[in-house]
Amino acid sequence: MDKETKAPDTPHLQPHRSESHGSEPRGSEPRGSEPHRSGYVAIIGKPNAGKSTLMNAILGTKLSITTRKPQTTRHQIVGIHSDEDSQIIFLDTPGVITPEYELQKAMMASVQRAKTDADLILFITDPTDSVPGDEVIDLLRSIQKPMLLIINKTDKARPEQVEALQTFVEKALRPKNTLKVSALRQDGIESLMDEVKRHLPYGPALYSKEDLSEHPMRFFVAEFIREQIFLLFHDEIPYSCTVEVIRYQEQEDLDRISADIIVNRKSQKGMLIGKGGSAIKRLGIQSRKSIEAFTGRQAFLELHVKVREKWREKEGWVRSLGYGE
Ligand SMILES: Nc1nc2c(ncn2[C@@H]2O[C@H](COP(=O)(O)OP(=O)(O)OP(=O)(O)O)[C@@H](O)[C@H]2O)c(=O)[nH]1
Ligand SMILES: [Mg+2]
Repeated sequence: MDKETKAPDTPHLQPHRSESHGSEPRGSEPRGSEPHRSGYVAIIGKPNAGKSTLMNAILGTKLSITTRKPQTTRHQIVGIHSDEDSQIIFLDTPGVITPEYELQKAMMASVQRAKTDADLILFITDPTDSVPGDEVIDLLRSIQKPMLLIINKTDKARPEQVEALQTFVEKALRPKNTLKVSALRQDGIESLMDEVKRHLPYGPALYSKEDLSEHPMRFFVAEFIREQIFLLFHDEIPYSCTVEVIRYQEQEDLDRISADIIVNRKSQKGMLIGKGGSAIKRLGIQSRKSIEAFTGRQAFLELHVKVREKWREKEGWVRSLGYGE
């Protein structure tokens, strides 16, 4: 398994918020030897800027799904980085957009929640894209928290693109500092982490130091299936689907998983299934492989397609399908 898809040796993914692992109150200068820092860091930016790729690069494991298509991430994804003298809880978020339907409203609610929870904001930008629009700048201006500007994709951006973006954002938002990285190539991550730590309050670990996230395994399974839908289907299909894991049963030799793919319109069901079931078969194989790469265990995966007319537009459905929680 390569680094991108390597499942952590001992994945601690279940909720496991510990009471406190130290005696110092958060924020105060510690007495004694090793000062320990902890805090929440929200990763915010336009769709496709590389937020999820950055979080995965920091954690050294693929926790958050990433694709070339914008609006891949729909939830706030928690990724915990612990070392001897710090614990940093990263919050990956959906890309900032002006929402048009209920699902997008729920996505933006999770950005708002992350910005409220955060001690520090990483504003991640793509110099090869147009400069951030008013909806992004206004949202960041409304946050009264320290902010670092992260210029991503330095492996493919031209120096003049980087400079133009840096000048524009530094003038608009006055970040504490600007760092240049390539999340994809994992360049600049160490300096970024040093800078992040410097801006976090002193305090004890908030989770067990072995924890990597707080979402249950079935959440990740649904995300990996959704990622494959983004990769294998085109046009409106990825944006019309969601995935619900109906059964996740760990057996001794393999995990038995049953999931529903929910589509927005009846006509989309046929597209997902494909001629003679070919499309859903391919989706099943690809999804199973990525789930197995994450868990390090064999899986048996069963997929069914269900129609929920206009679920994306209906608040009740959007909520009951797990968005905006
Ligand atoms: N060349 C290059 N591509 C990158 C880099 N970081 C991310 N990408 C690519 O940019 C695309 C989007 O990456 P994501 O991490 O999914 O972006 P995101 O900001 O999480 O996107 P949303 O969840 O849709 O808002 C993917 O194809 C990544 O491989 C980078 O440093 N260099
Ligand atoms: Mg993302």
